[in-house]
Amino acid sequence: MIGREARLAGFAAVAVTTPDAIPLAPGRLRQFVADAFHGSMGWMADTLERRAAPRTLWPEVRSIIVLAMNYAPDDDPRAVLEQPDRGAISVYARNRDYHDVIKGRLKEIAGRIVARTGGDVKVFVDTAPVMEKPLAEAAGIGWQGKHTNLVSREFGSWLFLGSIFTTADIPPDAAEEDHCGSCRACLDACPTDAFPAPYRLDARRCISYLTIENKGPIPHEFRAAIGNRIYGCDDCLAACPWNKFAQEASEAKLIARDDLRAPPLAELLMLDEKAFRTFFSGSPVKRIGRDRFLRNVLISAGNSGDAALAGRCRALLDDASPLVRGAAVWALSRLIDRDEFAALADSKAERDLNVQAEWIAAHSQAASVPPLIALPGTSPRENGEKEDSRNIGAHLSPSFTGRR
Ligand code: B12
Ligand code: SF4
Ligand code: SF4
Repeated sequence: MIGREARLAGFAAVAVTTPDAIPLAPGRLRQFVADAFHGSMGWMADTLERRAAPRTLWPEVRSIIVLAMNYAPDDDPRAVLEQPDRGAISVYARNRDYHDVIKGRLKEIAGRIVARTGGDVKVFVDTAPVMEKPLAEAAGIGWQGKHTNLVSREFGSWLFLGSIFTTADIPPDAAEEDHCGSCRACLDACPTDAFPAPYRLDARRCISYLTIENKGPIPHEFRAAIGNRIYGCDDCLAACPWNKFAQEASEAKLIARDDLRAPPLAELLMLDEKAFRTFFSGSPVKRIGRDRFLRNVLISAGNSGDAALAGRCRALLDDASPLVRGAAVWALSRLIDRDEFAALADSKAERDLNVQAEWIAAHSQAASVPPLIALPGTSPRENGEKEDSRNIGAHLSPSFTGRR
C-alpha cells in the first residue's frame, strides 16, 4: 500500500526500517566530527547525539519509512566542465529546491498512513538531524558507496532521500549489501582529493562544501581544482558505473532548466542582489545568497583563462561585499598581465583585511616571488581588527608596483 502511494507521489523507491537498524552509524558520525571533517558546519557537532540515534530525536518512533526520489540528469553533467567560460551547477540545483518538492509529497503520504494506522508521524528531508543514508541502506533502498552517497542498483547515485518516522509498527525490509567491489572510480574522480579513505569524506575538501556551505573565502589550495564548478559538484556521483541503470528524472520540477545547464560566466558576473534573487527564484542556489555565489563565479572566471571576463571582474573590485572583492582580486590576477594588475593595485584603497590579504597573495603569485611578509594587521582577522584602510600598492614590492 505504501509502495503504491509513494510511486503515485513521484518517489522511485520506498522501504521500511527500524530506529535501531544503524548501530555502526553513531560511532562513524562521532569519528567524522572528531576528525573535524565537518569543517564550519557546526550544527553537525551540535546535533551529534540526536543525529546519531533516531530514538534520541523522537523516543516514540517505532518504524522509519525511507523514500527516494530520482533526479537523474538527461545528459552527462560533466560535459559543461569542458566549457570554461560557462558555470557548472550541480544536477540537484538545476531547477527547484528538492526540499520543497519532497516535503509536501512526504506530508501527503504521512497523512494517509495516519488515517490508516492511527499512529503519529513526523516527516524529514534533510530538515532535522536524521542520518538519511545509513537509514536508506538499512531499509534496502541501496548501499552507501565509497563516495558515501547512497547507490541503488536500479537508479544509480541520483537519488534524493526523505523519511517518515512513525509510531506505527510496520514490518521492516531487508538491508541492501555493498556492491562496490574493487571499483574506486568515484575516489579517483574527485578533483580535490576529498576522500581520505573509501567510505570516508573530508567535507572541508569537497567542492560541494567549499562552494555551498563555506561562508568565507575559498582556501587558495582548492581554487584551481574547482575549475568552473560554481555550485556543488557531481564528479564522484557521475563516475559511478551503476548509473548505467539510472532512469531520467520524471518529476518536472527536478528536470534541468535550460538556462541553468551551462550559464555564461559573463552574465552571472553581472548579477546584483535583485537579479540574483529573480534568476534563482525557487532554486537551492538562492540559499547561499548573491555574495557567496558571486565569489564562486569569480573563482571560475579566474580559472577560465578568458581575458574577456576581466572587465566584469574589475568592476567587482568595488563591490560592497568584501567576499566578492577578494575573489575579484584573485580572478583578475589570473586574467590580466602583471603590470596592469600592479597599476590596479596602486589605484585601490582597501579597508577589509581579508581583501588586503588577497591583494598580497595575488601579488606574490603573479610576481613568482616568495610571499611577502604580511604587514601588521594585514592577515585576515588575525588581530581582531575588522578594517584598516590602506592603499594596496603600498603593500606590494617596489619592483611589482613600478615604484622605486
Ligand atoms: C552534511 C551533508 C553534506 C556535506 C557532507 C557530506 C557527507 N558525505 O557527509 C557536504 C556539503 C560535503 C555534502 C555534499 C553533497 N551532498 Co549532502 N548532505 C549532508 C547531510 C545534511 C548530512 C550527511 C551526514 O550525516 N554526514 C555525516 C557522515 C559521517 O555521515 P555519512 O556520510 O552517512 O557517513 C557514513 C560513511 O562515512 C560510513 N563510513 C564511515 N567509515 C566507514 C568505513 C566503512 C568500512 C564503511 C563501509 C562505511 C563507513 O558511515 C558513515 C555513517 O553512515 C545529508 C542529509 C541528511 N540529513 O542525511 C545530505 C545528503 C547526504 N547530501 C546529498 C547530496 C545529493 C549531496 C551532493 C551530491 C550535492 C552536490 N551535488 O554537490 C554532495 C555529494 C558529496 C559526497 N560525496 O558526499 C544527499 C545524498 C543522496 C544520496 N543518494 O545519498 C543527502 C542525503 C540529502 C538528501 N536528503 O537527499 N553533503
Ligand atoms: S562532490 Fe566533487 S569534490 Fe565532493 S567528494 Fe565528490 S567529487 Fe570530490
Ligand atoms: S563509483 Fe564504484 S566505488 Fe564509487 S560508489 Fe560507485 S561502485 Fe562504489
